[in-house]
Amino acid sequence: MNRATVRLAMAALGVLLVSAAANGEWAPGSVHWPDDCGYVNVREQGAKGDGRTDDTAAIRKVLAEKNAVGIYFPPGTYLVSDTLLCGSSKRHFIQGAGPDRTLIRLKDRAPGFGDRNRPKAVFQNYDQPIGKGRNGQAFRNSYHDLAVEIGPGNSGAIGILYFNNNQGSMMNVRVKAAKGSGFAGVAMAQGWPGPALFRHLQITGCEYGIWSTIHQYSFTLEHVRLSGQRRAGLCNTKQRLFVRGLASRQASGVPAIENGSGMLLVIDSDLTGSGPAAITSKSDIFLRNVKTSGYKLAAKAKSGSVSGPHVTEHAASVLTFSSVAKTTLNLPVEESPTADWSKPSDWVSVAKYGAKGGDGEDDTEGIQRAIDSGARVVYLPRGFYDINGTVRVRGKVERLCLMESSVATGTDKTPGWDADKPVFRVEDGDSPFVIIEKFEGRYGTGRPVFEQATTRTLVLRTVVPRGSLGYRNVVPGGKLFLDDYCGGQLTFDRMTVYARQFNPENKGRKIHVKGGRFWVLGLKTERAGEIVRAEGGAEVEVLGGYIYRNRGKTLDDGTKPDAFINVGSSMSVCGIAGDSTCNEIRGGSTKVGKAGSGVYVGRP
Ligand SMILES: [Ca+2]
Repeated sequence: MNRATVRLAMAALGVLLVSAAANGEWAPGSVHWPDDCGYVNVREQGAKGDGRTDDTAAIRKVLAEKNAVGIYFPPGTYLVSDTLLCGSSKRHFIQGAGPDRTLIRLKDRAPGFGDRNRPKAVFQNYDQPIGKGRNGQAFRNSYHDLAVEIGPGNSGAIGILYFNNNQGSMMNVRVKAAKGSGFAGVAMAQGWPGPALFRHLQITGCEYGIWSTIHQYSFTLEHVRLSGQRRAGLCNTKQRLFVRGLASRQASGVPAIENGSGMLLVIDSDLTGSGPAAITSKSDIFLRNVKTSGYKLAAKAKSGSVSGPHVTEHAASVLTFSSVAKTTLNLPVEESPTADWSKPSDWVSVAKYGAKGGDGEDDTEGIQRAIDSGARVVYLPRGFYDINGTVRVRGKVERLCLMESSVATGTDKTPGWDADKPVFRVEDGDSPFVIIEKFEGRYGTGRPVFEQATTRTLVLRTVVPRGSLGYRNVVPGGKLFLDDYCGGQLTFDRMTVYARQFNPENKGRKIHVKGGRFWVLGLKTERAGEIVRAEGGAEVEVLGGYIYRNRGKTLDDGTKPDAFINVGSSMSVCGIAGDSTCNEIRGGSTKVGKAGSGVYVGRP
């Protein structure tokens, strides 16, 4: 092929990848992770990854590190024979080179993994036994881009016993068990896990694909594939689960979901098997656009039987103050953008342009020069950075990856200090979208962290900005994706916003939607204050939430605001655990009710 042909072929491939991503099916098989990104490389610490050597001791030594740590598993098969336990319950970032290339394999008949009544994990990031623990501070743990395989004869094995709080995710991960082996692919079974986002998670085999037993603090699942489980695809006793894009393929007599008393919301899913019902639940459930095949019923829930094979919408109850159709808004959903960044030549480090972590010197200029270099991907080797000015995200950059760094943004003693100056300002540029991901702001930072000054798409993924103001837009009409985001109050002025695993915890109003559209799957909040206020003809859809009113039920002025406020706009709220009070203000009158475990719908 000549150069033009190669370019054409690459362009065609790009189109293919983008269109495949649009239906949520695409996740990268091959991930580039630069050598100098500041993660600890397990190969450099004695792990062989050759599929023959037992790497347990070498990997455990790396994981035992008590401080926050990013751990990289280069391509290879890492054979292990015991639990890989993290040394601290928080800020452990487990990164592979893609689930096709990084495999952690539990030996056949490994000692201690043979008893299904005493499950034992391959990966575990909280040292408490199953059913024990009282932790709400396990921030940010993640497993990205790897696979775990459970060898034969390990019927008590759990692939990943997952634990986190506030912000954390499992993305692009596969767990596979040999025939008859494995208790659960992924488990959330220590007190108290979540909220977190599981996306592009694929589990084959085991008794349960996902096994969840604790009630706090909710989980959001998107594009999860469960197949060949022996008892149930997903077994949940108490947790609040918000699920979109579940594909379940089960043998005869195995349900897709066996749910206990937890809140369950399932949308846009496809459940194939046979037996009495695809979903069984002891509590009320919300279903929308769920296709089932082979089961006698789509669901058997507390609120009654739901016949299939295709459920357009099912809710236990409907709260509405008008005579409009009593179904949810069903807003069109867009997938969060992603692309192929597996080519090392796309990546540029800010170190090359003078930014340096940990030296206390301002890094604004170095980061800016890296962005203006024309690279598609700019990364900050993991460290402590100071951004005292404003980084302008523009030009060709598509992905700004901070490698789980910590970012300080100056104080009122910093020269040139301006409390209104943003840390990152996203401007017009060549790429239709920009992703800023993987970092945490320091406590006490006083400036707005993200300012969107463009109508092109911005994605904020796996971040905890921690500014006085996490985000604002100064140009209306843009698009924003929040994927696994924990931060303070947000205002969206005539924007289109899609949020997954969104956890604002500030006291007072959390989300203010001034016109435009706001769609959220998995909203978890804390403390007193309005959760969402919609006005200006906005369209708001809340699909699953845990509205946790802790740390005082009233604001400082003694008021106790309702959760969802609809001012002359369109709003639907469903799958809410905790405070579900809805307040509709229309034509000068105010009506109040509770959506409970059902649905609230209000539109003009
Ligand atoms: Ca620095």
